[in-house]
This record gives sequence, structure tokens and C-alpha cells, in this order.
Amino acid sequence: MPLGEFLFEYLYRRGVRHSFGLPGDFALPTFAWLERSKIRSITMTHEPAAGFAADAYSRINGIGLVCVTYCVGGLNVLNAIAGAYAEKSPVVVVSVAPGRKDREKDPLLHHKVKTFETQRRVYDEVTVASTVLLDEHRAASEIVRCVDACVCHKRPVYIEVPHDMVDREIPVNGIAIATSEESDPPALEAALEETLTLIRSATKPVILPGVELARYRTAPLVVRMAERMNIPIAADLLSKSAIPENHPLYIGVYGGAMSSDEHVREYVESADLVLMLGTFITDMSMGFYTAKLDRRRTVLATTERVNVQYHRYESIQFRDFLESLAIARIKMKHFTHPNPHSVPVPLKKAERSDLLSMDDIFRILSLHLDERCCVIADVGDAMFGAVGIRSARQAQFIAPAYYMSMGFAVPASIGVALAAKKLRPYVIVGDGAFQMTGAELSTIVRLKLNAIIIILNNDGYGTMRKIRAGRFNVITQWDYTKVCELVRGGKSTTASTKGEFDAALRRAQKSDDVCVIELKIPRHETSRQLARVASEVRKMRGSKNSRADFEPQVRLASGSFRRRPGR
Ligand SMILES: Cc1ncc(C[n+]2csc(CCOP(=O)(O)OP(=O)(O)O)c2C)c(N)n1
Ligand SMILES: [Mg+2]
Repeated sequence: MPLGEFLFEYLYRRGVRHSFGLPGDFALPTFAWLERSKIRSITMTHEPAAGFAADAYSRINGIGLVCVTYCVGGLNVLNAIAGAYAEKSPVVVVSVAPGRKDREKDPLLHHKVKTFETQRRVYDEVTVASTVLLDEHRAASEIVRCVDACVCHKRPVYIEVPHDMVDREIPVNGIAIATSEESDPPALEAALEETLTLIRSATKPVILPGVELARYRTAPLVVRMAERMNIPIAADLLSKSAIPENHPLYIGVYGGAMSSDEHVREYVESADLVLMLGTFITDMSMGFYTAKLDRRRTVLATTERVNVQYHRYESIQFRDFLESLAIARIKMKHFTHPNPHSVPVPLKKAERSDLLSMDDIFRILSLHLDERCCVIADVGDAMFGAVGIRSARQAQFIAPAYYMSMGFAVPASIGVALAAKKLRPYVIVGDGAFQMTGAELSTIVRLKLNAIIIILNNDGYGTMRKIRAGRFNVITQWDYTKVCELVRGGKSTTASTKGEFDAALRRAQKSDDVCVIELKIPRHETSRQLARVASEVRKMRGSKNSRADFEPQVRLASGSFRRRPGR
């Protein structure tokens, strides 16, 4: 089979239906194979956006694809792939490259940086497998090895295709797909026994599920376990919406001072057992280390290891551990929901002419969300504020909540819309982040997608201003009502009161077009989550407005979850 045909046919069979990218001269023969395949190729305005779109697509679809040219394209998309690595998103990067023949005398060929190996070596830092398809006899098995690694580890892989290899016939017989590993039975039994003993002796346990539940599709197991045992469930920002937020056992987002509300924080921090299942412990999920969790009271189970208090168990498959917990016979006596009525308060007539506050923006948005919506939050107060979204009906949520790369949300909406046709993307993005990748509005219009893009215009880098004021936080004020005119499609509007925002959302929901809603927000205005984090971190550090306020103070993954005394 020609290499190009095999590559895209195999990716299609593993579930890829769309590819995001941009061609180049080396890449044209490969793009021709892509176009002949069953995978739909989406040309984006810029490679970073292709990476964000593929990342969001992969989170929903289980695997995604970026296709780019050598170095100028590949290194342009690198940051988005680094984010996909950090947050466990299974993206396959196909980069076309100079031919096998081109490399023989090591000439200075356009797009080359240092050596022909440079891009692959850079990618080794942000992928779980990589290959350069220079040998036709091993090409098929190398493709299979990399794609298997991507699916198994839920992290990016890199496949480099020299342009003179893509049309070559390669042998494809005897290709085997890797089988999944199994748990070591005594290790599984011991970890389970210790965990169940802790649960039995706990009086106030809580489950703090993490992003791996979404990636490995294991959330239903945790819900079953919670229901059987009658244990409440919180979420962190990366895993928000993995567990249905309207479930009676769900209590809200926990993240130290960044928690959705004080009830959740109080409940989790006073629990005598925290079951962290598939959870990444990061400075962000721990509210910049304002979280107070004690390792002696925790079980931390991920695809990489199971830690019960201070004991570490190896060779346990995450799914096996969860499946065993889900059928265990334990029932906690009673559980008092800390905040059972935390659905948003309806908008009253009398407040419609009030100016918008950040908290009201998320409250009004929550009133409009249901199971057909996917909220995509960008970095900045869009993300802090989104912690507070809680709708009566379950909406999906996606955000770069750990890697925190600005510019994610607008392109990610394209990945979401193509991966899940029934979901309408609701993008929440700051004016700064919109100026980075908002040009993807043009792709959205071309593909006739119907995202609702809410721009939080607080006149610059508000989050940075909160940490340290300076001219470096000033950006140009755009006329956001004109962006649709520029790309010749969609509808844009502006709102500065609660009533105007509510009405704009209603109009957008009735429209099949992409709609851009600019919200004019006073410069000093912040969400309660951002205000709380900023003030607590200031207290912890004993300073008023220093840059160090937001720096992590201790790596929680090793040792105690408590903050060490100040530096
Ligand atoms: C790619 C990237 N560059 C820089 C940053 C640092 N950063 C974090 S928030 C922020 C300001 C965001 O401004 P805006 O999008 O307007 O949101 P706001 O903070 O005003 O809510 C910056 C520059 C980042 N996280 N990602
Ligand atoms: Mg801003």
C-alpha cells in the first residue's frame, strides 16, 4: 500500500474523522493523500490554532490529528501540543519533512533549523512516542506503534513523513494492534483492601475526581461507586463536567481558594478521607496552593500509580481499580449536602439595567445552558469565573485549566463542533486571548459552524493587572462589533448591562450563525474566585501586590499536601 494511503486509512480506523492544519511545499503530496482519504482536512488560519482545535477534538473524540509542514508549521504548533501533553489529550502530529534523498549531503534546505533531526528531538519532549518514516519496511509498524501509544497514554505522538516516502509502497501485512496491560492481582487486592478499610472507618469521605475520568471514559464507574457508597463528589477545574453537575451527590468545584464556593471548600477540607480518582495535583487545581489537604487522609489513584496514604502501589490498571471499587459493598450512613440549591438565581426584572459584574455574567450564562452546550473557557478571568458555572441541566466544559495557554478557546470551538455535532460551543474569552487566535472566526464562518463567542472586554490583561500593574498589560481596544464584518459572516453585538447580555444570549440561541457578544466590563471588575485567590495568596505571602503572590510554593505531588513555611 502507498505509505500515505496506509497512514490515513489507519488513523481513520482508529477513529480520526478530521484533521486540522496547514500545507507547505514539502507537505503537498501528503495533503493530497489526506484529501483522498476518508478524513476531512480543515485548513486553519495559523498552526497554533490547528493545535488547539485538534486538542479539543481529541478530548471529545478520543483521538485527533494535526497535519503540518516541516518546522515552520511543526514548531508553530508545538505550544498547543505541549498543552495537550500536559493535560493528557491524545493528538497525533503528522509533520511532513525534507525527503530521505534530500538529507544525504546535509544541505541547507529551507525550513531546516540546526539538523534534519531538530524538530523530532524537540517533539520528543512533548510526546510519548515519535518516529521518522525513513525505512519503508518499518513504516507501517512505526505508525501503528505511535498511534497505539497515543490511544493508550492519552498523550500526543509525532510522526514525521519525508516527502519522498509518502508515495512509496510499504508492506502492511501482519500489523498487530497492541493489547492493553493487566493488573498484578496481589497488588490490586492489597491496594483495594487498604482503600476499603479507610472508607469503612471514615465518617466524612469525599470523592475528588480528576481529568483522567474524562479521558479514559471511566466517570460512570465513579458515579456508580459514589451512589452505592453514598459518598459526595466534587470536581476540579480540569475535570469539571466529567461528573454530571446536576447529580444529587455532586457538590461543586474544589480548588482551595479557587473553589466554586465556600461550602465546597469547607466540605472537602474537613473530610476525613479524600478519594482522588484520576486527579492531577497541580498548582492550578489546588488554587495556587491555597488547598489544605492532608496526605494521610487521601487515596490518589491515577493511570500511573495508586497511592493510599503514604503507600504506593505499582502495576495496577486504573480501570481495574475503579471497577473493583464500583462493586464494593459499603454504604455510608448519611450525607448532608453542603449546598443543595446552588443552581443559578433567575434574573429579576429590576436588575436588568444593572451593569455587568463578572459573577453575574457566569450566573446569566448558567441560566441558558443545557446538555446541548459545551462551554469552552480561555485563560484569564474567563477561566476563574467559569469555576462558578452551575446550570440546572448538565452542560459540557473544556478549558486548558492546567497548562493555561491563552488563545485556546476560539479554535477549540472548531474541534468541539466537529467532534460532537450535537454540542453548540459557548466560548468565553478575554479580549487579550481573543486577539491571539480570534482570527479563527474566519474558519468558523467558512465551515458554517454556530459557536457563541462571548468576549470579556475589560480593556487589557486584567488577570495580570491584578498581580502587577504596568503598561505591559495594555493592548489595543478593538471594535469587536466589526469582527464579523471582517470575516463576512456571523453576527456581532455588544452588551454592558445584565438585561442586554441576557437578550443577546437569547438572540444568539435562536440563530444558526456564529454570534459574537462583546461584554463591556469595568477594568477593576473580577470574579469572586480570582478575588479570593488573590487575597488569600497575598495573606499567605504577607505582601500587598507582589508578583510572587501567584507563584507556587511547594510541589504537592511529593510529600505533604500542606504548604511549607514561607521561603
Ligand atoms: C500564550 C500565553 N501568553 C501569556 C500568558 C500569561 N497570561 C495569563 S492571563 C493573561 C492576560 C489575559 O488577558 P485577557 O485574555 O484579556 O483576560 P483577562 O485577564 O483580562 O480576564 C496573560 C498575558 C498565558 N497564560 N498564555
Ligand atoms: Mg482582558
